[in-house]
Amino acid sequence: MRIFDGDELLIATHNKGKAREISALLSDYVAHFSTAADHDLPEPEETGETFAENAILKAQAAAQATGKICLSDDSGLDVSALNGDPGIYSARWGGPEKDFNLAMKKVHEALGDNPDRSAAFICVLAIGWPDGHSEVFEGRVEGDIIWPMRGEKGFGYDPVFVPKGYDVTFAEMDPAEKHAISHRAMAFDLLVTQCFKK
Ligand code: ITT
Repeated sequence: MRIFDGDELLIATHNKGKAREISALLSDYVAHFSTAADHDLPEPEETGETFAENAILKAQAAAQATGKICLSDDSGLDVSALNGDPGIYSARWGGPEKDFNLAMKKVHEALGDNPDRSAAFICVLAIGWPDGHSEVFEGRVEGDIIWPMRGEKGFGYDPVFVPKGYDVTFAEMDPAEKHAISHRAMAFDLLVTQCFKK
């Protein structure tokens, strides 16, 4: 396992909701952040067939373009009754406008009256070095899809996801509550324990 020993980390995401969560989760470990927007990076095409392939592809695209150590996040919602959809296509279900009200409605309509509402959020983080090396970490949280959507916080599919053991959606939780249990927080726990010096 390679240790992060830089003092700057480039967060290779174009998703503002993710960038907000990632900088909060890493604030104790990294002195300086920059983002894909700061470096005017193009959004790479996600041609991988797994979360891990896409995460590595995004981290390496940014690392090769800038010469910096880059962290990417590939994530999505895996709905059991939809055979894992929208999965790696979670962002694409929002269409060109990235309209997640539309994406959540598509999930709701695809489920119809199927009694199996179980789902999981998955987050795969990749940290990529400019020499081509990458490390990958995965987090997962189980829950259920509800309808109608509830809550205004968070981003993406948060208003339709109730984590197991709770009766509120991720979008009804304060950020700290979501960070205590989320797929992204679990992947970050692995990243910081294995890859960051205390
Ligand atoms: P980048 O590739 O630039 O990071 P993206 O939005 O295209 O941004 P993904 O390809 O990983 O990222 O798509 C993941 C989608 O899954 C994202 O757009 C959200 O809609 C959804 N998602 C991921 N994590 C989520 C979370 O914590 N809460 C709600 N929705 C989430």
